Amino acid sequence: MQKIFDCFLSLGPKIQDLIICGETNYTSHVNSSGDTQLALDVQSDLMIERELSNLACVYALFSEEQEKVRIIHKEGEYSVAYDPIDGSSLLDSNLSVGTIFGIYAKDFEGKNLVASGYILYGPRLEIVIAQKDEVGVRHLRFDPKKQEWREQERLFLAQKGKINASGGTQKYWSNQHQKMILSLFQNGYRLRYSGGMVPDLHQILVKGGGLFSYPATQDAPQGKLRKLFEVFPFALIFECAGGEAIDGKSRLLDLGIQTSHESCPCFFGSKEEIGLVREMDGGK
Ligand code: AFP
Repeated sequence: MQKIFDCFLSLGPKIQDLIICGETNYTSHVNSSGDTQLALDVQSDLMIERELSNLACVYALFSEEQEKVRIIHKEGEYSVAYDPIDGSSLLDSNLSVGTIFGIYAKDFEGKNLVASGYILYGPRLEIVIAQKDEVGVRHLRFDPKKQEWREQERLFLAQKGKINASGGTQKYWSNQHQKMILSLFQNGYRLRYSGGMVPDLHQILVKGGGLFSYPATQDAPQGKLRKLFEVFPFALIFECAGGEAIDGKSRLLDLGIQTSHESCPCFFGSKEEIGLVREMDGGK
């Protein structure tokens, strides 16, 4: 598995270069999630595919930009799902974006997720990696002068935070969900939401707590965020950091999967905020 981590560590500066130097123009193609692809989405997807395909331990690959799962090496041990540039609609406004990846023991299922992580392309280049059954998550920063990654202190969540990042079209939130979000603000939480899952969840991790929610709404009854390359990877990261990740009721990593691009409502946070979500039944 270390070979897969090494692959993402070496891809970080390359994808960052692509983001800095590349064009932010759209292609005429719509991906399986219904988003119009940027040239950068396509280029970074190919770059990741090329590097991961060289690893004999990789059994299958699946990406937000591809329709289907691709079998790479029949004898491989791991399957990798990834979103090459998550939040790519933020690139024109020059906000932070990220690459998310989940490493599964063979089949793509929440219970098979053994490690996950994300690369954050912000003012600094950073990577966060979680491994099942490890306490805390690894946090590394790239030193551009020395061209090397530097390990930082592991990230942990406190029992309770101060940040509220709430997604989804507000006019389509349920009354119950609105009530829950309002109660957070009434208890002093501050709104922090950029529209990029990677920087929004990274901020909660680095500041030590809070809540990120993307609920079921009238216009998106299954939420927006995709299980294999967004929801499950972050669920593992939040659990390893000492927090929780649920769909309103159930643990996200216990959910089954019917189709590879499937989405689900999701809530990631420290214990106290997730307790509130449970109490209010996910604000359904
Ligand atoms: P894009 O990749 O289309 O920019 O979407 C980003 C994203 O998948 C995720 O990173 C955000 O948390 C979420 O969508 C934001 O969605 P809303 O714009 O509906 O709040």
